[in-house]
Amino acid sequence: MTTEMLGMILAGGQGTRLGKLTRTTAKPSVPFGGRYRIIDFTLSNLSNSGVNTVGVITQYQPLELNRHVQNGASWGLNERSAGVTILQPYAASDGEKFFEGTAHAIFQNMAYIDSYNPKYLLVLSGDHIYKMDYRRMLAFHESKKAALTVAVMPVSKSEASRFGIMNTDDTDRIIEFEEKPAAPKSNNASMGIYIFNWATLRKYLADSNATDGNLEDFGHDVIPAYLAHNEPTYAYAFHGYWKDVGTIQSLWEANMEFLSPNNPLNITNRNWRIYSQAEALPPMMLTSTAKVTRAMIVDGSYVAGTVDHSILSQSVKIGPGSVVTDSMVMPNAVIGKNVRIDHAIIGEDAIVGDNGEVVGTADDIAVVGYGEAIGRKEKA
Ligand code: ADQ
Ligand code: ADP
Repeated sequence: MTTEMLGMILAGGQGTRLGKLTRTTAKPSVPFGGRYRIIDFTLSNLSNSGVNTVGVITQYQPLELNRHVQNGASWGLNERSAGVTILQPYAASDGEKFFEGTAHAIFQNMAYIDSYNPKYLLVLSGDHIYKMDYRRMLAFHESKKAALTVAVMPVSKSEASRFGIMNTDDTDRIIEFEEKPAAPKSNNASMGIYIFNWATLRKYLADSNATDGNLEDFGHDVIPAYLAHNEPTYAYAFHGYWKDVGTIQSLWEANMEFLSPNNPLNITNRNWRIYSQAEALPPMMLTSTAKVTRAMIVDGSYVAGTVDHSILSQSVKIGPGSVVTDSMVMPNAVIGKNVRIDHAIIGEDAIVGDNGEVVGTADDIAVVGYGEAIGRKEKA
């Protein structure tokens, strides 16, 4: 079997910076934008780009992710190919433990990749919100005769040190790369989206493993090794909306941007749909006391309170007298009576008892964790 370009989604990171929201679930399966989970964007991009064979490498708390993704049928990925395969971590026979870095995770799944004999390997993250046609990036990769192409975007100077930062020459060839530098030399950031010629990457990873060469991580190790060996490595400039939602702050911001009438993602484009696994739920219900403005509310929800500039995911309950503003409420959360929620993220299955308060600010978002129950906190 031969597949021209095989997709691999790295979905194993613990997402510690999402704290209480990822205690029992992997970051890619964290709810987003009401109806979706974060990984839906990447899976939809793959489907829309015609990349139909996809491995999802899991590691941390993969149960929810497994249930959500299954064989990829919800994204139309299983129609023309093997669809999605969830790759679980395993301890190899030589006693190696779970995946260490991202490159090691790919190395450990070499047998799966080889079984499709791909010319190109598209390596993606499961925790980015964006729409991208990977075919355009592949056309660039081929036109440059690159061994590796890295998608890049300008980011704000203040955020640059949480990304891989590079400098390029006037042919877009990468001449310098630093993973998460303390003092960034530019704001040209890696999006963590890579197209590799599989034969070349395979050789690097196999040689490294044979010699204890430690090519563990793409940003820290593999890109520097490619540059050191003068492999043709290019930067593909992406223009469009893209957000790494690895922190509470960025997750909240991305949800608020999603809610905007000028949503930069334009989810209504029928030619580039964002798919998700959708359960059949009863219609949402607004009672006579409900007051709803500037909101996205998904099926199964029940609202008796006030909701402004917020997202309510599937089957959320908002009791009478409660006021929810500038917030994102994840599926099945139950908000009691006379509760105040402002600048907050309420985790899946969370409960906020009557008279509770969950109040943050624009730069310090309040969080109620996944499944967490907050009691009756009376106002002082
Ligand atoms: P980060 O996203 O910080 O930076 P990393 O923590 O290595 O890099 O995670 C990349 C992706 O792989 C995440 O989706 C993570 O969940 C997943 N992952 C991590 N370890 C894994 C493992 N062992 N098994 C499976 N999945 C794993 C990267 C690049 C930067 C770039 C940013 C852009 O290293 O150069 O700027 O992405 O977001
Ligand atoms: P939309 O109106 O939905 O933003 P476009 O017609 O502009 O869609 O683009 C189609 C798809 O291609 C979108 O998903 C868009 O994000 C993606 N796209 C736009 N620019 C690029 C690019 N430089 N490389 C890859 N994909 C891109």
